[in-house]
Amino acid sequence: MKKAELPPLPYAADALEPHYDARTVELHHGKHHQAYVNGLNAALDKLTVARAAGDFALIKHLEREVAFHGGGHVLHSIFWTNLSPDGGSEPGGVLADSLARDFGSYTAFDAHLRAATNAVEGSGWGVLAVDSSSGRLTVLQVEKHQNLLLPGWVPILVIDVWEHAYYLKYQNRRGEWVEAMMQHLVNWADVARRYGEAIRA
Ligand code: MN3
Repeated sequence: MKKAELPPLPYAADALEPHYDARTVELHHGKHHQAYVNGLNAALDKLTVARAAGDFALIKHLEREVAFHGGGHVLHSIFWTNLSPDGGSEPGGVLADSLARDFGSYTAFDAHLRAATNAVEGSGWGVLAVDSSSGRLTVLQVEKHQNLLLPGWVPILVIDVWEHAYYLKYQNRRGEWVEAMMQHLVNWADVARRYGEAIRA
């Protein structure tokens, strides 16, 4: 069976400076994201062993490990491509029209996403997600990597607000990190591509 793998960064580690510092990017990708990849593979391997042995004594633990580490791997894989050295500004095209339709305006969407993201309790993510059956967009406030997700709604823009994502540069100023991402780093072409794929699926 194919193992989960760490996807390469789509840019150099220092490419997002000064808004996202190279040291944080290196640690975040090479250590934290890698740990979720390893954790997912380990949990899946242990489930394989458990099935073969017919021993499900640890089933609740292992299923939680799959959701946590697997969720971390999936969200970080989206996160890296959601960022760009040429990011920021505002989306255009169908995505812009859909944001205006479902949130009232880009400004209202931006305020909603920032408020939800800044208010994540503990470690988690602010997420723009689309219902693939209707194309409707909404904001989700994901705790850890797996709680408060909505089945069937596809994440297309994810903002990591675990402290490991921003603490070296921004310390406790989570709002400044979210501001930096929205103002300078969001790769709207990638978000638009993900939106298009989700509603065609
Ligand atoms: Mn992270």
